[in-house]
Amino acid sequence: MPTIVIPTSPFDGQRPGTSGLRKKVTVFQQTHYLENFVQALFDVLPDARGKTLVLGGDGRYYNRVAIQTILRMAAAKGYAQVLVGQSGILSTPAVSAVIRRHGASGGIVLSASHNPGGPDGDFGIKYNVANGGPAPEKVTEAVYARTQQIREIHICDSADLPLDTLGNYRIEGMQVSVIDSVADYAAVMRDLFDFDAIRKLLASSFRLRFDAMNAVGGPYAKALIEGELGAPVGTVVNAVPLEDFGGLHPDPNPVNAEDLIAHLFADDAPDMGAASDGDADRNMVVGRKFVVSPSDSLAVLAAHATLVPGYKSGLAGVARSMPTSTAVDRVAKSLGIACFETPTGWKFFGNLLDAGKATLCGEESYGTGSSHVREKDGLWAVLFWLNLIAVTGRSVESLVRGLWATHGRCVYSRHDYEAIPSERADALMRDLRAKLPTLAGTTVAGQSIAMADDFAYTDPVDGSVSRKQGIRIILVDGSRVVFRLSGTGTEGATLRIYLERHEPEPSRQDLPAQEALRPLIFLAETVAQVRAHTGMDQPSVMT
Ligand code: G16
Repeated sequence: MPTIVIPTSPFDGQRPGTSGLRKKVTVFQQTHYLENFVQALFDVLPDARGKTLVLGGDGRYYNRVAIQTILRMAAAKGYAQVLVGQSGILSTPAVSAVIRRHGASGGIVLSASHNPGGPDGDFGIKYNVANGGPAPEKVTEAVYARTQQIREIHICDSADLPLDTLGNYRIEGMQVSVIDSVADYAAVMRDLFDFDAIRKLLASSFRLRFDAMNAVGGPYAKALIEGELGAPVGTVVNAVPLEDFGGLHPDPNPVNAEDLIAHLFADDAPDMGAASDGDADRNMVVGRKFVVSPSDSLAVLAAHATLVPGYKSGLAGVARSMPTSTAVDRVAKSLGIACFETPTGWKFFGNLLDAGKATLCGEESYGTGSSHVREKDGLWAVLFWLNLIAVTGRSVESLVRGLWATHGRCVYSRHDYEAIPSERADALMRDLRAKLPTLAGTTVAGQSIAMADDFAYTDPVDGSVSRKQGIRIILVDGSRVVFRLSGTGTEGATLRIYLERHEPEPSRQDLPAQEALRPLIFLAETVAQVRAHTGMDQPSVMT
């Protein structure tokens, strides 16, 4: 089984986005497309002799094919060992946990996250570094540069391995260990949470519905929530990872997880609902007839963190992405801890977590996590909520209303305009950028603008600067409208408009978000001419 060298030539467009390289499955199926990207990555990484690589994915269509190819290429690169999840399955947070617990030099995650799967769906690949987190921009940019010069693929000419069976195999000098997909991750959870308290809660009349959306969260939630924590069988639904997610769009928000929302709004609703996404790093938490916004979820976890064993000595600080609401900032201020504002993308939290500057992180895009791994973590967030409910005796709604009572409510919504022709989206952003210098101090659509800029971030740990991370229009009363183009879509461009307004007055906190935010929606349209640019009358998705 010697290494063979296959000539190749570059593909355009292999630049990783917000979270790795995501494309249609059909794009990845082109001859050498996957191999080119993996070779570019291996060319950029240092010598692999003596090193361990972690490999796994969310089980979507093409996962199995890609894993066998990458194993053969890892052997050619000279890795001593690859730890691969059984049947090729590892959730994104599990990859992070395995890298950290086994001292691996990095890991490859095969996932397009919350994007739909199947032969006509999306596929993706992402590299995580030795701290368990997504590769920083300097690595992803170096990989991209290499994809533009690639000429050769190095691969072992070996047979497929039986990845459904735990055990050790060899490809040339490399050992392939097929590991239990859940064990390392479960051990991390056991160290953080009060499993006895959660077990008691789940043995009481409290009812949970966890929707794994036919994606990779299923085996983890089954093993922990129904297995170890004793919830009744059937608590976790859509629990078997399917290659096409059973046709679901595995993005846990009220629009795509509509079945969960319907259950939680029924007369016999369970006490809590939760969902995770394709690769199980996102989460949505729902109370009985009560939807929790991701930004509020982060703020609630931060406010009560010391009630959870893993965080009992307090938080070093918190961090949120710029478009995420300022609810957690208010909690941080009251706790006397730092709150960092980063660009969108989990990779920006890595340095803060490594340096011990932040303990909890979160994003408006249904991502929450902590220093236990270097990825956001869907099931972790659900266990955190269960632990809080168990020790406070309060409901999901009561915990969120407690946050609003103390800090006011950050009314929040995100409007997505999907699949816009890229040139139209670029024109919208370009026109908006051109207006930025003139906006501060003016009144537009009846709103007084205090500040308008294009968010730039200087990493407080390594000093690296990331520019053009989203256009912010901040009003005199602190309300905000933020415009960004998504870095995770695979069809045209997706414009995201984030809207936030602080409501301190309890009697007005129950106004529906779209109503409370109407003046900001009008401002967004007026200032950016969204309809004219996109040709769309309304957003494709509002969450
Ligand atoms: C990824 C990133 C997140 C980001 C999200 C949305 O999540 O890891 O940090 O918030 O995409 O990014 P965008 O607005 O650019 O589409 P995931 O769950 O897709 O890996």
